[in-house]
Amino acid sequence: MGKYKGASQLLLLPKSTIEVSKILSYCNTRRLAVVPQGGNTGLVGGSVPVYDEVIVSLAGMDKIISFDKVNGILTCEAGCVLENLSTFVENEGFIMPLDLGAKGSCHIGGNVSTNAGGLRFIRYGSLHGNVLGLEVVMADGTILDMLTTLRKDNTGYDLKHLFIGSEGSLGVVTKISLLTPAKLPSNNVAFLSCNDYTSCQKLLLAARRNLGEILSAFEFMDHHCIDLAMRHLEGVQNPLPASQTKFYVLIETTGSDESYNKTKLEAFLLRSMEDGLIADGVIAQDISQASNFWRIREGISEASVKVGAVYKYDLSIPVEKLYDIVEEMRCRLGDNAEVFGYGHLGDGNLHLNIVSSKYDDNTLAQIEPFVYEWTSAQRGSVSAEHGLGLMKAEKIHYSKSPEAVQLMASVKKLLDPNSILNPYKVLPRSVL
Ligand code: FAD
Ligand code: 2HG
Ligand code: ZN
Repeated sequence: MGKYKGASQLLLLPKSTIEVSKILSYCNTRRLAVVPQGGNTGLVGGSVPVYDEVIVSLAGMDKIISFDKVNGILTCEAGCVLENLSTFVENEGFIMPLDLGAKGSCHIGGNVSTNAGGLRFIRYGSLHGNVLGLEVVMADGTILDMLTTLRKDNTGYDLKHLFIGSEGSLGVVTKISLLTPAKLPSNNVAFLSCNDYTSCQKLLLAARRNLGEILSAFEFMDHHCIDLAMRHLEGVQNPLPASQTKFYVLIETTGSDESYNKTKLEAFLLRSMEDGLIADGVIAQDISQASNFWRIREGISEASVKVGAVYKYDLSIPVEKLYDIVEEMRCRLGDNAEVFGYGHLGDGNLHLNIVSSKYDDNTLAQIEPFVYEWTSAQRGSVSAEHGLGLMKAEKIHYSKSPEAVQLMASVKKLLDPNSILNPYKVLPRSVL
């Protein structure tokens, strides 16, 4: 986004856990601040040095350690690129439990450290459920071996969860073991248009009820997003060029029986059309059409950056209210900015992207703190899946109670008493 710039003079590329341990031990005794960095695709400035912190990149630790073909358990180093892992496990008949637009660059260690959600969350849930074990190097260089591959292990506190989503503020993740679901042979993708937001909500409920176990994605975008994608993404085609509707939904189904799944999806779409929930729609007839549908949805983030300065908000909001904030923002900003609403509707996760010609304080003052206050009033979350990073460290109180923030600060002080790990990120300065 060109929004965050640091001035680090040193980037280290360790090749092993021992090297990470030596780096942290050295930095800790000399009180040198460290920024762990994965693929650098994060959207909240978490991997960017604020001043002159030492960058510890995990890019040199990209080996697959083992794959258990019976249970689908992958063990690998933190610097493996998500897409490479996907290709590897797919060749073994499995898939990664997460998928996101940044897959070509983001690392699995970065995914774990941000607790990334993404496009398969509705089906396979959070990394808190899919990560089985971690190896983590703590601030003083201690190597914490929690790299189990067991499905069940209730021996005391499950410490790995502290590091999942802690954005490099509690330790450096060096190895991961992960449960990968079986790759199922039948996959269908439909691109649909809806006349209003209420229809999108009703369609989600209907999809849950009628598609049940085969539903594997339910993504939504407004017509501003489609226009944006058509203007700025190369080689994509509008699947519904004649449609005049305001909302679009991408539904994916995945299952084990091709004809059963296709029949089920077609019957569901027909019924939803008869019920007036869908205005128009098309099912991808081949892989290239399906990729075109996905490219539109996954490319919105990339396209938005091509227009100008983007203010990005990643909100969890009860589904009934989720689009209200998009409309309110449009009213507030008028012609000063373009407002885009899209996201993982099946997970109650809105991506609100506001684009103006440049970053400026007046536009920001029209957006914040309103967007955070509004979300907090709905008891939503100001970070559904991207984390807090630098952007939202001072905003945590909109979604967490003072007592919870205080406890987080105590954990941080216990694990990183010299505050060398990713300073200025995640927690507000006032509690540290
Ligand atoms: P980085 O950006 O390098 O780092 C992110 C944070 O994790 C930083 O705080 C960093 O210090 C820390 N970190 C990284 N590696 C380690 C490690 N090994 N140990 C400890 N700390 C570490 N996010 C979603 O949740 N869902 C999406 O659908 C999604 N789609 C995206 C689409 C695009 C086009 C882009 C650009 C981003 C998207 N993101 C999404 C955000 C981003 O890709 C994720 O947050 C991703 O998990 C970050 O991984 P990374 O390796 O790039 O981490
Ligand atoms: C997505 O779902 C990503 O496309 C990115 O989480 C969202 O850029 C954004 O705001
Ligand atoms: Zn997302």
